[in-house]
Amino acid sequence: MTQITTVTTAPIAGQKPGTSGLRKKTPVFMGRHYLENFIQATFDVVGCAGKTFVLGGDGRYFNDRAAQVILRMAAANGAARVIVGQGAILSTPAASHLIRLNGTDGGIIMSASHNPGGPEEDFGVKFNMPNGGPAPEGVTEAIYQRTTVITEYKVLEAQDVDLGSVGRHQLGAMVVDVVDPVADYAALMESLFDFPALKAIFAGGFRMRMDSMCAVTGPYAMEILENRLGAAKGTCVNATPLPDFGGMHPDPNPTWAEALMDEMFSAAAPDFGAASDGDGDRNMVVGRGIYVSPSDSLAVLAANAHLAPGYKAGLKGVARSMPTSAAADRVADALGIGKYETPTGWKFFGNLLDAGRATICGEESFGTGSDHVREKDGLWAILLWLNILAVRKQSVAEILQDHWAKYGRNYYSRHDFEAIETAKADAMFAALRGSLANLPGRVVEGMTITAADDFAYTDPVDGSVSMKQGVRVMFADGSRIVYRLSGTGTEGATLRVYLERYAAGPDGLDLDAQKALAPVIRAAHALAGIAAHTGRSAPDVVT
Ligand code: VG1
Ligand code: CO
Repeated sequence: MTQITTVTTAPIAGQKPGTSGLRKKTPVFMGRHYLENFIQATFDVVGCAGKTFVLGGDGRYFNDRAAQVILRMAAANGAARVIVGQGAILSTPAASHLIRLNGTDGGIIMSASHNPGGPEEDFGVKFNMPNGGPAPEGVTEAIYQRTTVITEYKVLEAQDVDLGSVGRHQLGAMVVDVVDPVADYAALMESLFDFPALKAIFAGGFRMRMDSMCAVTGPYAMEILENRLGAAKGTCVNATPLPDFGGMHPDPNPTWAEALMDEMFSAAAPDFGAASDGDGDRNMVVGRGIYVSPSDSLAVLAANAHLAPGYKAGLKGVARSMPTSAAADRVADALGIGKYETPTGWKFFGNLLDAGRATICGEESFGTGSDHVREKDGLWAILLWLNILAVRKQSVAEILQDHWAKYGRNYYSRHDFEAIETAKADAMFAALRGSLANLPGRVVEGMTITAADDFAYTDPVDGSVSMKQGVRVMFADGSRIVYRLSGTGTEGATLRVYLERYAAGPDGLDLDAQKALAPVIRAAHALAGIAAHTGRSAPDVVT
């Protein structure tokens, strides 16, 4: 029996989506009416009756239960059809692709991305638009406003849908199509990259290690790298998605993907190493004995993308988030194509991609992607690197050295100070913002400040304005410091300090990044009074 029930509810404080959807501790999400309120608010804002949506998540704890609730609510709100990844699994880029491929009205992605998963860890939900990209601020703000006045939600009383095998089901009047989460995505990758060339390098003994960190890309990596491209068995490690990610912190950076880093810097290192995050939209790439910073990765991909079949016509433009280094700008200038600087978060790239102004986008936080979907895409970046390596027949180290020799090097690092008391972080930012007007002209660590501001962005396509997107301090020698508070954390505040210094070369291109940045780091502490405000003198995570 299926019957639509209208449940009386009341607003729950704090349902405000951050950089990428609503993220909270799992017990909060599992609390009474919590998920339901947010989903109903989403349907109330974007509309549900007669619509088709995609649904999937990264498989973390509560993913399966949440999927059943969302399906029952979609049915009760009159949705025509929902396309679900088998087992309620979809990587974020695969979900974005399915939304576009099927011409749907959008999708709901269940993930807290790189945050740990489990009964006491994090969960998250976000809505993506019909273009496959995360809802823009106007929509997320409307959803939030709706959560503050909600009085009821609708749910269908019904048995769970069997999501375990591919096929069509009926849930009340709604159709549920359970699809293979990997197949369409793998086909898309095959359309963009030279799979025969990649097969040839693996057949020729090229060795790789792909660490999926017990998160969602495992089955995707296995199918593409080992099954289709013939990479040696064992290339993919931690390739079974687990509800708690095996206790790992699925954030592909040198700190959390330590085992991969150790392997790549060992005597027996393979040719290429890569890792991806909880929901598969981030990537880290590592060469034998050399780490590729995400900002450099974006620049190298932009400079070489034309070597892959999907990009042989060249790029229309390159977009990067503001805290990302200017390395990609130098490539855009050399190619004579557009360059864009957006606030942090993939939602800001959507308009540029839709309007055909940018082809490749990237963030310093291990995110790169292109106009093939409307999310960043970890495996896409890894495959583009492989395609470039196959064509250029050089090592990662050689490619990086060539790049720096041509463009100069933007030394770059991000220092994170986690779980700071929110009041202390806010006080630090208030003082910092208050000091901005007096900074130009000041000399710190021998460097003269030329400008200081709080980044504001006007979208060149729709004219929308986003204020207070990060404090920037610029120096005469091209160095830069950026301060931001994270919008994805679930505990206290996380301060991110982004540090950059340009070396034109030919000398000084091979320094250790932390050493090259030492004066900028000291200046960053001095200007913001980080220790005085937060009691922290050293970061928790350095990338
Ligand atoms: C972080 C990153 C940002 C990224 C966002 C979502 O946001 O800095 O670049 O877009 O995570 O990535 P914040 O607000 O914590 O700095 V993911 O892989 O969570 O979808
Ligand atoms: Co992610």
